[in-house]
Amino acid sequence: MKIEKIELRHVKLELVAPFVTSMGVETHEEHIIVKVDSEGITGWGESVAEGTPFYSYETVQTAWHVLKEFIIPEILGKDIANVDEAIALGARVRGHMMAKAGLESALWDLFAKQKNISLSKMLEGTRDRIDVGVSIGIQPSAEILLKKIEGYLKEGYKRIKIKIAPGEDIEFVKAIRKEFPDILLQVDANSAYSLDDINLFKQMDDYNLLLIEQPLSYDDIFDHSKLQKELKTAICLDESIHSLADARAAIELNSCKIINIKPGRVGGFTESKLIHDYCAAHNIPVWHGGMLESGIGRAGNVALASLPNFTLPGDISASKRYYKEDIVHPAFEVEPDGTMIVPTKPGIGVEVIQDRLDNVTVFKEAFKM
Ligand code: OSB
Ligand code: MG
Repeated sequence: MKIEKIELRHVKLELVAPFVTSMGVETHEEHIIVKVDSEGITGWGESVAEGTPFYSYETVQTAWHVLKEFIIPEILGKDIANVDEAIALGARVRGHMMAKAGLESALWDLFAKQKNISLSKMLEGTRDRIDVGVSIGIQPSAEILLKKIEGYLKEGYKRIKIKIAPGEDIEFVKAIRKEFPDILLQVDANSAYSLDDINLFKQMDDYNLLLIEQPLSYDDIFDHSKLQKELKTAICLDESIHSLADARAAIELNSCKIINIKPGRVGGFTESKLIHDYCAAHNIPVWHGGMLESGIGRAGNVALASLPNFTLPGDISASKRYYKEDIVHPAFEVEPDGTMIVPTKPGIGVEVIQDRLDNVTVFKEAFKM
């Protein structure tokens, strides 16, 4: 397909409630929406680079720079037969996986629409519904946290994840287990700890957690292998995994027993599938992480999570749990049984609501051949 036009939009969406993690407080989410036009078809993608470099070194500004100056010029005007060809054209750029994933995901949508099949089908997904969980930010007190959890469980969510930070960790876990002894429960540290905290994690071993997500440094694989050796509970890596090569290193070193896949973090759906397949072959379950995506990114996440080795519930929650109004129709909802329906229409399978997208757009720029 001849890539005739690529449009970038810096968007800023207001969250329904501030999201508190060990990395800080977020009240708004800033991302880049990518629109690709080719032969009368439009593909949509989302780059999950954020306004701040606190989760990843990438930001909206670095992703914009890399897309505008280095990746878009390689792809614009080219006649490409598939997504792999586009990836090869941008491969000289090292890193910047979130920038790459924004455009890559739009191309997957474009090619799926051209073939008139759903993105799930194009990715070789096998489920028509996915199991979903919810990621809860750090709350001011255990009482407030328990109330939130109760509400989410009533809505159907199959798994609860809480964010933790030093001093706001084991007491929350104990309080949850007292009230909800059997729920699927996991914690996410976002790299707030070091090997000196090993006793804290050994205590956590007594609370039947599904996993402990990214306890140590955001760029570490080796220290996690030392920690995993001392724990019964599975470590799951998020921040440390940017590629199949990282996943392979982590698995060969026994640094984790579970991997969180976020397409934005690994350069897109293509690399996500490679990691998914590699993990499947090595009996490593994967689950789909989230970056507070708008409906555009969320639609891609739901499609990817329909692949068979996504056996644990993902951080893919209802649109309304993040934003008052999503920018796509229909908004994503959680079914009473804790599942989300995988769209079956062509491509991402949801319509972008143009005036809502315009309302959240801070800046846009179009590149034409
Ligand atoms: O570490 O998984 C994370 C959100 C932003 C950045 C990092 C993370 C998260 C979440 C939210 O946990 C997941 C979601 O989108 O529901
Ligand atoms: Mg995480």
